[in-house]
Amino acid sequence: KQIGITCVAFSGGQPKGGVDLGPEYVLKAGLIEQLNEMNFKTVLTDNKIHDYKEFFPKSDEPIGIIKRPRTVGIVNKILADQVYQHAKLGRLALQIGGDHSMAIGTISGMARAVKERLNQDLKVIWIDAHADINTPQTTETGNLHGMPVSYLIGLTDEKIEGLDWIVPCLKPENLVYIGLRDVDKDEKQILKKYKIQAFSMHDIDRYGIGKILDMTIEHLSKGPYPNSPIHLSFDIDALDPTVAGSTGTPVRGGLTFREGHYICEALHDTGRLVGLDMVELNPAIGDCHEDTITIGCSLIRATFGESLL
Ligand code: DIR
Ligand code: MN
Ligand code: MN
Ligand code: MN
Repeated sequence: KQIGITCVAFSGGQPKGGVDLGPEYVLKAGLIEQLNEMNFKTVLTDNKIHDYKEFFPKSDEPIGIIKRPRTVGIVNKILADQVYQHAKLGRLALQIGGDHSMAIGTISGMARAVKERLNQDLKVIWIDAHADINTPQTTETGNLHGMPVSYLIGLTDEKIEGLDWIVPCLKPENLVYIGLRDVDKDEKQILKKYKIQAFSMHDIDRYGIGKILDMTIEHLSKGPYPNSPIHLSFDIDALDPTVAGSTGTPVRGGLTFREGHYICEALHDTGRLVGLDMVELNPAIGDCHEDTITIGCSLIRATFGESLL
């Protein structure tokens, strides 16, 4: 089996430098060799780390409160095509970030390929401390890494320059969140209104991670295609900051090392996984970037089926 790897050295969806270094550090830690050791053939998009800078607009003034909309827009448009090209050849698609605004591109590209190949809707598991479902109307920060899900679902009609190419590709019933603990007030309303399945840290405490994954897979097995493809979008800030602290918006009370890995292992066991984003690794933050990068690599291997026994 082949894995198409796209390295997204991009930080424009949020204000902190360093998250663009994530891919470089993950490759330096030996991820490709590790995946080859697991008998995957790996194809690195254009055989390089992409910073997409040659595509950045000369100026990108905020539109209302929204920061860098044209830059985030064009990067994601290109990224969507890169992911689509791998997926249409039947490769698994791994995207290493980079800030979470990049999920606009990764999920758009993957959903397009799944539609074309199987005529099915893509399902998504979003692992995060945050819901990333603000709209241009609800966002308090203007940072697009807090908004990708609203664009993927299509919660706003307002056409913002640079982001106007995005075609909604994710139905609310095809999305499950795990790990939430810092959700804005308006985001809570959106989750309720669209009846989105969301498991907070409280739910994990109550049921345990095993039962949470059972309920997640069950939810994503409703409808006409119970075995339809699943994309995993993993924000490393879902983990507790004591486990993986090198990230831009850490929130205490997160997933343990094993809970994070269990999610990846259980998803691999479904045989339905087609894409993985590993995002918000910021080696410039904190004094634990080696641990954070090592854990990022090991979550990726777990998702692709590294066995414990
Ligand atoms: C906050 C923080 N909800 C926002 N979001 C994220 O900016 O919209 N932090 N994604 O990682
Ligand atoms: Mn987050
Ligand atoms: Mn917050
Ligand atoms: Mn996120």
